[in-house]
Formats: sequence, structure tokens, C-alpha cells
Amino acid sequence: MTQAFLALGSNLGDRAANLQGAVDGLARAPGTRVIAISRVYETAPVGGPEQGPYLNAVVEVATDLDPHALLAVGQQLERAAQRVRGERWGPRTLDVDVLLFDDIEVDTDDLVVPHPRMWERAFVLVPLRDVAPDLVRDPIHPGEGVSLAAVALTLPWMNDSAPSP
Ligand code: GSY
Repeated sequence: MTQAFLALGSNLGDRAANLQGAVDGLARAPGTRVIAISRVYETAPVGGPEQGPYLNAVVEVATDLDPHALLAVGQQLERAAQRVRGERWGPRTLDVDVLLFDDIEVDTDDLVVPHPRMWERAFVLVPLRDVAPDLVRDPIHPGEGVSLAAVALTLPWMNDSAPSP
């Protein structure tokens, strides 16, 4: 089985229900078990048009699926949450991103793992640190891992009005 991490985000509709639906859907996915769920963080939107705050979380799963099959599960969950693909970086009922898939690297048109923007996103790294505080990856020099917790600490906190964890 592979250890994989997925990022969840929602800033439209019943945001908490959307995240819960994604966790439930991952638990029901074939050959997949949910191992851990981070705390849920309310975060200021990063990029895109003016839009409301997100709820973000990270889920750890153990899965027999391959990376593209896991991506397909995430896309199916987005459709189930009635996500409408509008403006790039725009508001959405549910976003499911595959962050890490063991140490496997994927670079295809529809999927890049490790997720290329995860390292600069506090709304990903802070919840990831909840479920994997000892995870070690270096985005620049994969052989010389640095702790993700250390990377998360170097980022500006994602929502100035919220206390840093
Ligand atoms: O890339 C995921 C969607 N997204 C988010 C998000 O999940 N959280 C925050 N805080 N900002 C975001 N901007 C985009 S696009």
C-alpha cells in the first residue's frame, strides 16, 4: 500500500460539509483507507479574484490505487460536490489535490506529484504538518530532505487574523 496525502479546500456552499463529503468519499474509494485527518483551518484566499475564505485540511490515506486513479477519485469527489469549473483560481465548492504519493514522482499533463505549488502554500503545509509532523522532503534537493515542519514555519501565516498554530 502507498502512503499518500491529499489537500482539501472549499470556499463555496456548506464548506465543512464539502470537506466531510470528501473525507467520506476517500474512505469509500476502492483499496483506500483514511489514516489521518488534519485540523480544519479557515484561511484567506491566495490568488485569483476576490473571493471568500476557504476551509482547508489535509488527509493521509493508504491506498492500492495508482496516482492517476487517486486523482480520478479526487475529481469524482469534486463533481459530486457540484463543482463548476469557472475562472482559474476562482471560488469552488471543493478542491482535491494529490500532494504526495510515497516518494514517487509523476510529471504528466494532468498530474504532477509532488504537487508543484505545495511548498509555498501555508494552507497546505500547516495542515500537512498536523498529520505528518516528521515527514521529510526537500522540494529542491530530494536526496537531502528537510523537515516539512521546518518549511511550514518559514512561511508567512496564512491568515493574519488567526493565531499561528
Ligand atoms: O488550490 C486550492 C484552491 N485555492 C485555495 C485554497 O484551497 N485555500 C486558500 N486559502 N486559497 C486558495 N486559493 C486557491 S485557487
